[in-house]
Amino acid sequence: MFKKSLIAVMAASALALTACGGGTQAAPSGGADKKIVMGFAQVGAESGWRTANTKSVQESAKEAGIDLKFSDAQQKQENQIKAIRSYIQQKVDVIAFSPVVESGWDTVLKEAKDAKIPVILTDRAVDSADKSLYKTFLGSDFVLEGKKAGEWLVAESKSATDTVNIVEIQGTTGSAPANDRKQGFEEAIKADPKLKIIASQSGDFTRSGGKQVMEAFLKNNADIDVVFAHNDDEGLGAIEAIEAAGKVPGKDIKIITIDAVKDGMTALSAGKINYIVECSPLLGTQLMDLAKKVLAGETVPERVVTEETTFTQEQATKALPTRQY
Ligand code: GZL
Repeated sequence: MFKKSLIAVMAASALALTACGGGTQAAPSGGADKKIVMGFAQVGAESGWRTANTKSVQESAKEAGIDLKFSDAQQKQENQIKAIRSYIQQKVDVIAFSPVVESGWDTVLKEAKDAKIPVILTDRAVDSADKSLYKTFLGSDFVLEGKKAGEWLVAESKSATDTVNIVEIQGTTGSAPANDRKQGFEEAIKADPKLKIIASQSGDFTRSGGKQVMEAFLKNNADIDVVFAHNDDEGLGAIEAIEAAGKVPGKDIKIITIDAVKDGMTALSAGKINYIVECSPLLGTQLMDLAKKVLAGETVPERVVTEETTFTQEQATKALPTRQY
């Protein structure tokens, strides 16, 4: 009797264990089917470029099967730092962000490193001396972008006999694109002493900022020949100010911008902007690939630079119908 009942009890227990193990067992943590969780701290939504960049990151995460936690810092560094700290507390697998300015990141990046969470810089760079604080940088060569803008103006001004007065609407103060585009542009225009930057101020990469700065430039400078705006949105704001002052943008005052988003390309095609240097916001696919490689322990390049071109008015008219953003 005793033997039979013992066997019956053992069989029943084995059945119970199997049922429990089969029906409710969670997938093993860290197993092959575990989704990667990425924390992304975005700059904000200040420009057409940023909107396109956010769309690219969100869509690419979905396509890559990566669980994306996303935050918008409204262009404030303290908000980005808060978001990164929150991702560290949530123990995400990888952190990616576009630093709104170059400086002030070492402390929070060290916290991520101590928490063994890899960081990928996308779009903008940091000035940290310690390169071990992040795995790689994915984005444009902003110095080259500024150089391309300056070289176009040098070629365009060959036949000019008088001084060419340039006003510069800079991007966000302290940001890598603003610092580097300024540097590249200034280096390029050294080739022609007639080219003079007579005023330079930040429009914070926004359309309203570009308009306000251009209004001030027009008020304080009687003879402006060229506007160099660090992005399309500032250039579009400058167009509003120039037209309100009764002048013809693209003719009375030439305009050079950087990005090549749809609104900028439309103004270029219409002759209100004269030249645009492309800066691609479509970084999402490359970012997700880099994240997977980093988490798989693969070696990734220290820097991944995006392919970009430039547009004249004629080229914009041809390109517009097939532009993705
Ligand atoms: C450049 C990016 C800049 C764009 C602006 O990669 O950081 O920020 O040029 C955007 O349009 O606001």
